[in-house]
Amino acid sequence: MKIVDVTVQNFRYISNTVRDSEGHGHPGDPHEATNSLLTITTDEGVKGYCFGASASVINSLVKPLLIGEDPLYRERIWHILRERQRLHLATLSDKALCAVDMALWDLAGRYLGQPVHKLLGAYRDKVPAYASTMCGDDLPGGLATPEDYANFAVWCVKERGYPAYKLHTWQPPYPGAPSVKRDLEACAAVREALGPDVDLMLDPFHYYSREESLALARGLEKLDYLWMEEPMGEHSMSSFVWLTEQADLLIVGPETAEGKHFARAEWIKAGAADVIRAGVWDVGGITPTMKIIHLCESFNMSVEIHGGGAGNLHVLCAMGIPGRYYERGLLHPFIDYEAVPAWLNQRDDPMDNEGFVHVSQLPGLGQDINFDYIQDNLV
Ligand code: LLH
Ligand code: MG
Repeated sequence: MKIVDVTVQNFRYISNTVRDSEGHGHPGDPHEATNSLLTITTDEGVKGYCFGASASVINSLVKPLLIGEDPLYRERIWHILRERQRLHLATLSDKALCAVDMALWDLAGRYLGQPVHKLLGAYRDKVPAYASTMCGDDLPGGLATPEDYANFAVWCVKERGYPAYKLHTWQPPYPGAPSVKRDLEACAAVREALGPDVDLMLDPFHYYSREESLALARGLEKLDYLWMEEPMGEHSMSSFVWLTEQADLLIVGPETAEGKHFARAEWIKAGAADVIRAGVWDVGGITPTMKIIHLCESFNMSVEIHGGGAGNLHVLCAMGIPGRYYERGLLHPFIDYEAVPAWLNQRDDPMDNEGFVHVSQLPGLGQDINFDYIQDNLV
């Protein structure tokens, strides 16, 4: 089987999320936005898909490398793309690698009639989810006060059935942000509202100092939080060694630092985190995420998967070591997360009332794509 075509189609949809000046998402008025669908086509007519690729990068850099390759040689293709990154770092990102890798896994699953988690070696078909909030804001009744976080936590856990809750607190450009004191007030309000038995986590402002990060950790230890992630820029690994050595709280990372499985290996060696973090979009796809999981398993370390979506869910269902939770979000009181995206016929992370997200048993990534919608809304 050979790859004969690689295309990206951009299409319109109505979004109710806006980005602040620092790039964090918040609820906003409905407006037109674009998404994209990467399609890899073979001479046997089998196709693989992934949403979220950039047309210019795929057309200029990726397509010429993929044409003629056997799509089942995922490892080989991933290494070809990784080597090509060296001279094209600015354009050929790990996100681009991820989109190609996910489309190839999707293609293999469609070809073989199996969902991706079973191709990876399945361990389970459902994973408990935590409710992961958007970053703090100044919207009345939104996520503007500690009480807002507490009220939303009560809804998420007691009404919707999430077994755990993670706060993303306030960051610039919001007035008064960042603030260790206010972050801890929000964390305390949530603990107070939910009682002692619910797993709680914090992802605060990402550029606190060492002392501020340790103060946060000490506060969270008193509130019996499960973990904290990325309170400092992750390029300073020594700062995370400093924090992890002193904190009793679990420190999770790296999330956004570049470096794929190589960076995670260095963090393990240095003792820079208690629990490793990886997400398919951060490290270049399902293929390198599985390398990280097996690396961590070899050190008896847990991995917490960053972000949701089909790729991360299949990976979580193929992990033989604790990947405790699926990150479902980002959630906000004003956003209906259960709404089906216009480009799908059903959500790819359905959650039952006990808080378990069930992986699709359809072939490939199992996404039920609404091709008619995409065709009708091409840019
Ligand atoms: O800064 C943000 O907008 C969030 O932290 C975002 O990156 C989110 O994906 C995250 O960190 N989740 O854990
Ligand atoms: Mg995070």
